[in-house]
Amino acid sequence: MSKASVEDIKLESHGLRGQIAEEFADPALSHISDESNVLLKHHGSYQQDNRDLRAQLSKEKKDKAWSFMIRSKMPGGRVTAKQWLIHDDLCTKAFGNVRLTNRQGIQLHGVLKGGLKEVIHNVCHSGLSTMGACGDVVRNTMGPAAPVKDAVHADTQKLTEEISQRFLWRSQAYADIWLDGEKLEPDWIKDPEVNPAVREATKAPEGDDPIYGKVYLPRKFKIGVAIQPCNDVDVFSQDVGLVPHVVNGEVEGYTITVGGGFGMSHGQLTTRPFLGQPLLYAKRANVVDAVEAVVTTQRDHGNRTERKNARLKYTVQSMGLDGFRAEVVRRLPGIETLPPKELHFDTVEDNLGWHEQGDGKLYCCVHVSMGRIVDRENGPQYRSCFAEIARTLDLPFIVTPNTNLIIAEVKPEQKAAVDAILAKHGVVHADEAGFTRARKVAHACVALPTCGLALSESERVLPGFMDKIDESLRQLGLADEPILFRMTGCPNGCGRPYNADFGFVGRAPNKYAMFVGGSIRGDRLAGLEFKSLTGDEIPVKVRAILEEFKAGRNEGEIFADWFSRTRTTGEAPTPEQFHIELAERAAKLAGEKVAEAG
Ligand code: SRM
Ligand code: SF4
Repeated sequence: MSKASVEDIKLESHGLRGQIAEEFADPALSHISDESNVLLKHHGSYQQDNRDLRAQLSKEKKDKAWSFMIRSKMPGGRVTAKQWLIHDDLCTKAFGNVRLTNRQGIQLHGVLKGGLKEVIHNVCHSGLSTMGACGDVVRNTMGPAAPVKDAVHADTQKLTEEISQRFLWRSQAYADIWLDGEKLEPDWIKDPEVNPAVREATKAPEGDDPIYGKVYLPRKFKIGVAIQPCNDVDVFSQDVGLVPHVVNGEVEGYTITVGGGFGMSHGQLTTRPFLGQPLLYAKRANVVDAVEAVVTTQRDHGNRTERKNARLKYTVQSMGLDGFRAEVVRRLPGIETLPPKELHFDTVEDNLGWHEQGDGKLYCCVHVSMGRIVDRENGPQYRSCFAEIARTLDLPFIVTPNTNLIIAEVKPEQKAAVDAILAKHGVVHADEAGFTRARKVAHACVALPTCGLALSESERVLPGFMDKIDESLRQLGLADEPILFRMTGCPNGCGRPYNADFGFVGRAPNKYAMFVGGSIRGDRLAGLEFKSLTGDEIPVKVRAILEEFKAGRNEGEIFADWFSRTRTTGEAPTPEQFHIELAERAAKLAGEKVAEAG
């Protein structure tokens, strides 16, 4: 079959319908076509194959071990106990575990073709949705994880929900394919726990999508909301970042940043990570309209011929920030826009452990290694633990942007019961476990065996690397230092490695590029320090830099500040300087043969 472009596939899909239903209904097909897979992403699922089995199956001349990844989305990571239990139950149709994602979603891997419809149907009946979790649309909107009860947290959560609503794609295809056409408000949809997005999905009109038209966006689009000084959502990595400004205890408006994004390809100089830049300030009542103006500017001006350069970050670069702003403002007639306010963040870390919500109740942020909710044979029984908390205490959860899990709305008298269930399943509070501060926030993307783009291991190896790095941190007296380590199995940047203090980026089996010099505040890009290191070399090289830090730091100086003082110009480098540095360094690599990701 000749390969149609993604743009053509979307254009001819009749509202993202294509042949998805027919191909899933055909038991003779072991897997779906590439065209259907492009469309399926917009429905929140990817076709994958088990890469651990690929070589053996190919040797035996057998078909690949096909299965599907399903991504559920929920603004700000909010999940009720019932929704959690439905996902827990669906694990039996998957690889027996779920993966919390670093955009506050939940992924199931390994669902077989014949079971996908039931899984998506059940996710929707839980009140969550997979609609728009992937694909060329606005993805899950991220928001501050901490369930603090004040006006600003209430407003940011409300905003994530308003954005999710506004940018949901509209077509009857989702309900027809996965919900047997349940369009006329069936009873289950009246449950107040049902996310309004699911409700919309069942009553979407036929015809072109009011925001996305026939061809949707040129590329994925990501939005996150952060409350200063906590940058848990990594606001500068988002296509659109939103930061509230509070006057007399109420949110007056939001500063909007644009053009963040981390995907790049090794050695391809037209691709690179960018941090978002402040665009404008909008009053609260106008914020969603202002975001829509950014989204439609990208829809109309984004690159639709080269997908590698189609993200908003490249549109902002090619139009220039001022040109981009002028176009956004032109799309907001009669709406006042003001210069952006200054932004200051302290950290991207989660506040692990027990805390007060501010309304007499408590929340507990539990460290989940690499976000994988699984019962480990010789380790924490995360899956059974959280299922028991949901079942017996009916407490809601929040998925954090660092793939940890918050148990929320805990009454003081329930605290002991929560602690007892955690302890019973070997899920230890990070402080009691004696983790280094670096370990508490270290994250790796999924990579092998499910990710089709992985060039190396990531989730399965970072804990082992961190064991060795922890040893150095302890020996050097740096166990409590805020240092951000992140890893990915390819340069696409899912684990957000490019603004970490240390980012390890896979380029081939057991080979990683090492980036150094981002910041735990999430507001600076790292530069390429080593082009290619083996897994064994990484802890050694990290240690050498940590030793330099220990010897050369000023009193109280954190790693990020030491690095910018000593390794760069002496002043905190601007993002632009890092882009140049990255490009210069990448230029040196360009002549060399390196593995590449899609
Ligand atoms: Fe990602 C593609 C996993 C957050 C940049 N990402 C993928 C796919 C779907 C692989 C594929 O296209 O076949 C991965 C599925 C692996 C698997 O088996 O589960 C995948 N990305 C993830 C997750 C699960 C990683 C994690 O550790 O949690 C995250 C899911 C978030 C969610 O719930 O939506 C995830 N991905 C990110 C982030 C971080 C973020 O959004 O905050 C980034 C960098 C920010 C950005 O978008 O620029 C990211 N993913 C990418 C890219 C590169 C995009 C680009 O502009 O070039 C790809 C590849 C692509 O789109 O072509 C990709
Ligand atoms: Fe896969 Fe690469 Fe994303 Fe890791 S960074 S999940 S290897 S696409």
